[in-house]
This record gives sequence, C-alpha cells and structure tokens, in this order.
Amino acid sequence: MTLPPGQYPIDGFPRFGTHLHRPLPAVPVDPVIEITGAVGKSFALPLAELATLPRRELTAHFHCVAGWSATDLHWEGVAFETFHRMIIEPSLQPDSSVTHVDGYRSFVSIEDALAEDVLIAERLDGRPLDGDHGAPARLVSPNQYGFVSTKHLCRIELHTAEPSENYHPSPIIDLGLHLLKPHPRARVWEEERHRHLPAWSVRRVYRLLIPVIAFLCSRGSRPLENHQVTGH
Ligand SMILES: Nc1nc2c(c(=O)[nH]1)N[C@H]1C(S)=C(S)[C@@H](COP(=O)(O)O)O[C@H]1N2
Ligand SMILES: [Mo]
Repeated sequence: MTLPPGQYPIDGFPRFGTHLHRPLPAVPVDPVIEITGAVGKSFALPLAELATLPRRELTAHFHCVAGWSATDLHWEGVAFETFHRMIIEPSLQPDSSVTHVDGYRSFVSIEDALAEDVLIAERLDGRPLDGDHGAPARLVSPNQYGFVSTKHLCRIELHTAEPSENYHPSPIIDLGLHLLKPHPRARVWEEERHRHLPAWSVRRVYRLLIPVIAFLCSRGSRPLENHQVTGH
C-alpha cells in the first residue's frame, strides 16, 4: 500500500483531535447545518434534508497530520460540491472561500472544498456516524490532513478572503501558535503539514504524541455499553 510521505498505516480508526477527554457532544433532536457569512441571509438547513440530495459514496484512506493513516474507510453522504451547488450557491453573494466549526474550526479554500472527493458524510462503513467520528455529520476531505475534516459539522461560514486569525497577548505563545499554524491547503501528498514549519521537523515529535492523544481522546469516547451485544 502506498501512503503519502511520512504516514504509516494503523489498524482501526481512533477518535482523535483537540477534544481530548471531553465527552462527545450531544446530537440535537433536529440537527441543522447553519450557513453564514457571505450569504445574503444566514439560514439553517435541517440535516434531514441532506437525504433528499444526490448521494455519494467514497472509499478512501484518512490521514492525520500527526502521521497515522486509517485505511479503506467507506463514507456515504453528499458531495460538498453538490451541497454547494444546490444549497449554498443559490443564496450566495458571489466568490467565497469556505468552512468550519464546533468549538473546532478549520478553513478550506473553495477550490479545495469543491474537489470531487470532499463529502458531508453521515455514514461510515455502512452505519450512521457514531459520536467518536462526528455524529450526526462531518466533513471528509481525504486528500487533506484530518484537521480539515471537521466532525459534528454544525456551521459553514463563507468568506470572501482568507479569514485572519487573532493574536495571543503572550509573545512566546503567539510565536508557538504562529509556527504551528496549519498549512492553508493541507494536501497530504504534498506533505503540507504546516504553513511555516518544514514537514520533516514535526514528524518524529508528532509520532511520539500519537499514543498520548489517542489515549486521552478515547477517555471521552462513547460509553462501552454501546459496543456490547447484550444477551440475556
Ligand atoms: N469537531 C472536531 N473535528 C475534528 C477534530 C476535533 O478535535 N474536533 N479533530 C480533527 C483531527 S486532527 C483529525 S485527525 C480527525 C480525526 O477524526 P476521527 O476522530 O474520526 O478519527 O478529525 C478532525 N476533526
Ligand atoms: Mo489530526
């Protein structure tokens, strides 16, 4: 199996991210995706309406910037391109760049977001997405590092220019944040891990951190009962 540079395959698919030990966010009874920003008027699309759009299935590997790759995941949902064309575009002031959120945010250029393999996914490996992997719906962009694939997608914010970021009042922390800024395109085959740091400089450190992060994330994971087949 050929993986992008600096990636190695793992068994399974860990819950992984900045949520660490935080418990899974509750799924609202009637979940929506809010569309805001460079639209005439913000609006909320009930997630149930995704089911009425043309469906897209995709089998792909998933690459985290820390270096692990989960292989052959089967996603089902709606292509972001379809969603954009049928839902966003009709209500748009022209010319935008996209995305994000849930206390977690990532920015994606419209060019990358409209790639044919970018999905708003609701199902993984034949089942509805579980909380660990972003219920009720998440973005999936297999050719970009995992941080672009926002889980628990609840808002898409459209911009007409790259959003600027806030600065931290402490110069040391600010420098750290600056160095660790994700790459704006984050393409895995180009190894675009960070905007300012060369990819080789982070590979080894990240690899050491993976078990720690995976362990912390698993502590906020879905309760064991959900995995068990009860039988008595
Ligand atoms: N809402 C949210 N989405 C997120 C994250 C997160 O912490 N919160 N982590 C990102 C990162 S860094 C990765 S690698 C993938 C991990 O997806 P998984 O937890 O389904 O394996 O989700 C991405 N999307
Ligand atoms: Mo990641």
